[in-house]
Amino acid sequence: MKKIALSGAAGQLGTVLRAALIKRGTVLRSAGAPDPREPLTPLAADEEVMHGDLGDPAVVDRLLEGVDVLIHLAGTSVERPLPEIIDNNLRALVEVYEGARRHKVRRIVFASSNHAIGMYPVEEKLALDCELRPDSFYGLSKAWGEALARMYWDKHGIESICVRIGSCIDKPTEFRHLSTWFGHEDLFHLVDRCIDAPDVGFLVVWGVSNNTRNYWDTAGAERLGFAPRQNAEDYAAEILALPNPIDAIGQRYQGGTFASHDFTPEQ
Ligand code: NAI
Ligand code: 15L
Repeated sequence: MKKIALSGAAGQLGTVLRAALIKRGTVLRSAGAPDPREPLTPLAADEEVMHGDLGDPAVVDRLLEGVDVLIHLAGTSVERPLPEIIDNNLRALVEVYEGARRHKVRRIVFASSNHAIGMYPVEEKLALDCELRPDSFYGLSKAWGEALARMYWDKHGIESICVRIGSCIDKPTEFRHLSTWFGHEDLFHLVDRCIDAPDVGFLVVWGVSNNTRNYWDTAGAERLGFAPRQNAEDYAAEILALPNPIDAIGQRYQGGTFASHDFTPEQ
């Protein structure tokens, strides 16, 4: 049985994914927040829990010893001042990949984001090999993370699957989500495939459901055996009856408010 580590286990996605993985019988080591005052309690007899800042190589060593696959969710997950993003999404990511080298971790599933391409207009349908167009320093950090993952495959043979996650929430609640929603059942299915699929090398996939109005062409995900089933369109009637909460500039770009934040209108 593979040993799986999950970082960011106390976060929004980590909380739901951790519970689902344990329910499926995965042997898990879960890393919660950096702050020791927020400890995790094991959900199963064979779950190991820990915490600590992944910018610290000693914490990374505790997370990765004996691990086959790391699901790396930890990081700053929204736009924040640049020093915080550099610490958590750039520096700590290097420590994680260096730790993977030390501990011979075979594969890392990296939580990238749609904000790496958020400056594309909403009318464009994107393939996986599209040019990156980040909408924020946060999105830029995910572009950097994908490039880092590529380098560690090319130079060190560590496999990575970079999942460009859309909006991973229980159910879609606003107009943009009709295109960006990633339902929890599809998330669990994708993570299962990321753990089990053989010989992926370096791969980028969209973390998105089978939405009728998807901005992203999911061709390429078959290589993993990932076939999303949920569709935000099931919620369209209730969403279309609501006002769109996103400002006019944000409505033009796939990244929504991440794109309109600090936008210079007269260019
Ligand atoms: P979250 O903000 O709820 O959880 C992230 C967790 O990482 C937090 O518990 C935080 O304490 C931890 N963390 C941050 N820096 C750390 C460090 N240096 N060392 C150890 N732990 C650290 O984020 P969420 O929503 O659960 O997202 C998980 C991942 O997925 C993030 O990397 C995010 O960028 C990515 N993502 C999430 C999406 C979503 O829809 N929720 C969409 C696109 C990407
Ligand atoms: C993300 O990358 C964020 O982590 C998440 O909080 C959402 O804002 C999501 O993208 C989104 O685009 O809806």
